Amino acid sequence: MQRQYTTLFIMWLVVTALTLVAMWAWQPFPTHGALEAEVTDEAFRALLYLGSPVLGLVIAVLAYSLMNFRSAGPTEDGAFIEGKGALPKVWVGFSAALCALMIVWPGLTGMAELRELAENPDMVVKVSGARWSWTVEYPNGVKITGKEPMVLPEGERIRFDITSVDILHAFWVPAFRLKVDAVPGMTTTVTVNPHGEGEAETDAAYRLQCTELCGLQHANMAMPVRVVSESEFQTWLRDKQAKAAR
Ligand SMILES: [Cu+2]
Repeated sequence: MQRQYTTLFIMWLVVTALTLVAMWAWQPFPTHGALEAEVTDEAFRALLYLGSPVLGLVIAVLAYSLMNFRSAGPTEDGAFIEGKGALPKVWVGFSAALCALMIVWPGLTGMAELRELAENPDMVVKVSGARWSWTVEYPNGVKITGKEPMVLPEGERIRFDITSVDILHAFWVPAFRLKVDAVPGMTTTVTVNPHGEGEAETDAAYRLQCTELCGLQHANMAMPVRVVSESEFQTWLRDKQAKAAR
């Protein structure tokens, strides 16, 4: 019995170590296009690390059982096992503590970081969803819609005031990570600090994609996004305004 536990323990350590290395090396994230992406990616990575010992235990017990307790043919069911002694208490206590830890970190700490990043925006942009396109309005009245790119300045703090004219849609730019519903009759907000330049032509993470199933053309309800330097943005906005006035 003792030897079984020792073997199982070693297998658990090995699988957990291999999983941790794999989780550390794995890069599943799209382009990092905003300061907010750091917070969400860190939280995702922390959950991968915390889940590794759990995955390690399941794989180790499964593999050990397959190797050592393989049935030679149909047999009767084994005796009913009931949790007794310290093990179930330790397991429940440890799992509860792990859940409580995750609520605080990266949960509450990450939310606090995002809230701090949303204070005092430099610019407010209005976004409205409709079956099946987005309309974006800048502070100077410039409006863009359809497949025309939404241009944003890098290094500025932008608050998006989001609504919908018909049914539920949802605002999501993969490079920025954050997502919020577009609800008719309501204004929801999301604040983003774009970090680094990027554009939809070369990177699919730069698109304003609807993520609330809204009908036949839902998948195509995407507006290209282009993040440019502050000066380039101002030039673009002025040109747009001049063209609209003509
Ligand atoms: Cu949709």
